[in-house]
Amino acid sequence: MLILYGGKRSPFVRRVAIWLGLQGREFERRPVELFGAEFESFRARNPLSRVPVLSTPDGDLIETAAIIDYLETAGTPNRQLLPPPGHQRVVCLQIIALANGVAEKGVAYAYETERRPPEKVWADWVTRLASQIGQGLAALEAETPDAGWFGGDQPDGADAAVVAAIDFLFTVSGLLDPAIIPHLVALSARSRAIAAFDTTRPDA
Ligand SMILES: N[C@@H](CCC(=O)N[C@@H](CS)C(=O)NCC(=O)O)C(=O)O
Repeated sequence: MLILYGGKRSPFVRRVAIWLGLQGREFERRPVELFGAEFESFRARNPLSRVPVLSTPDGDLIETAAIIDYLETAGTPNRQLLPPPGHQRVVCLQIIALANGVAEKGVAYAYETERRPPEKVWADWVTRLASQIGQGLAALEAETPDAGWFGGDQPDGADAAVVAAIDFLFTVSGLLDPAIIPHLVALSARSRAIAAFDTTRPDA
């Protein structure tokens, strides 16, 4: 049995959870108190004490991209969520890279504004992060299909990464203006019709 460690809010953990669900793989979820009791003990699974970690017959795997590579290649998945080598795969991986970058900046923004004592928040850094997130979102918005999925008639890895990033950003107070990213908001709404997305929402 695959075990996915990490809470529902993390966009990286969620990308893996969506991926597992879209591939029809059975797995168990285990939240981790990384900012509490489990910070030290979790080093046994990831020396960096970070999530996601996917516990597999091949060991405890760390780092989203490496976990995704495992899921695309290990065993006999019902389907692969990355196109075969060629132009479509390059395009898909670039969307994933952009979504992942936005998610990384969003996590940095959340740490800065939610975890730091208010008197230690670096305002210029927060402004820079918001600008990077805004630029990344604008680029993603321009690429998002009017209907359907990045993957065409069914969601692929790009949809998993983009929805995970957007839904995470919505959990960060005051960061997103839905009015300027209508296609991304609609994609996130459409995703709720699919269990792999719906059951893994940060607010589910
Ligand atoms: N590049 C890593 C990022 C993982 C990451 O930053 N995870 C966050 C949760 S969203 C975490 O574990 N943070 C705790 C920490 O870094 O101390 C990946 O994609 O696996």
